[in-house]
Amino acid sequence: MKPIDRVTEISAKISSMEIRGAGRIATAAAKALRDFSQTEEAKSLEDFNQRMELAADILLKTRPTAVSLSNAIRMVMKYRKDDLAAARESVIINANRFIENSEKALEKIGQIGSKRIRDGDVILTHCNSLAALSVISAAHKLGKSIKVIATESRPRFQGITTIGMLDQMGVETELIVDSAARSVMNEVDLVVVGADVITASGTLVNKIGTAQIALFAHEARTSFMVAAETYKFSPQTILGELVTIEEREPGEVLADHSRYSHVRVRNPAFDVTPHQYIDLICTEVGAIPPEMSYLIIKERLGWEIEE
Ligand code: RI2
Repeated sequence: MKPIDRVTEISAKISSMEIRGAGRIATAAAKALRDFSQTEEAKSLEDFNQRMELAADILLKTRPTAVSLSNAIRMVMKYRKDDLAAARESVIINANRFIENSEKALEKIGQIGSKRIRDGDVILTHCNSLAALSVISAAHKLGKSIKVIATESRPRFQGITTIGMLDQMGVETELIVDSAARSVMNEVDLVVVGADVITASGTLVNKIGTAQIALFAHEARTSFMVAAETYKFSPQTILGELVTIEEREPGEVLADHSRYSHVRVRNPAFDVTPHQYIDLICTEVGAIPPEMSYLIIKERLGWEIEE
């Protein structure tokens, strides 16, 4: 298999969601670029740069919403461009730094976020987020008695992955259909979800269904926390760019959708939660109000307007 085919293979797994979750796709892309940089056969720096750009582009096109992917690729692609050997070495350093930092970030988010969970709390989570699960797991490890209510998260049922993980941890868990979120909200003390994108104004883009859960939480006066590594914040939104919401195959919603000639089955994968419905964003550098998102982008992602 040619090195670029391996990149295409990983990209296909990200597109089909065999590899999924905003953090996991970012790490997979960083690893793919790192491995590609060691196996491609460029003879000159210029050739190497072109091949790396091609590989980055293939990975970037897999999922349009999660900014974790473009942030990870951008960080890896900031390699030294003065000499071929140094360039290859620098790709490894950048990729490994990204992977290591993302692992540490998850742990730190757990430590910080778990302080917001009290003994006896009922937590509702949506979809399958490692960042949200890190908060829950850390609270459980601290000996806090908690119960988690997990939504199924139609259409891909990532909630089933979540209950499997919670089961492994030994956390008391209940599974509900997505439309039961309002029914149970009065029993919930805290909602904890992950993020695919956080914009400069603190708006959250996350798995479809998140926005209505945030509205329900707001109405029921239930706290709503987002757990997200800083690389889930979007520098592009400072420049006014809107977040593209991925629309996936109708077959994920209804297998035999094509038998209806006048019906279009829609499958938006994410929705938008305004910052007014978010109490706290728990990152590896601290628990912040959503209004501070701009500072995270400026200080943590080193984003320059000129870039
Ligand atoms: P972590 C997922 O997207 C979900 O929307 C989840 O909330 C988010 O990524 C963050 O996940 P998808 O890949 O990075 O299932 O916290 O579409 O694991």
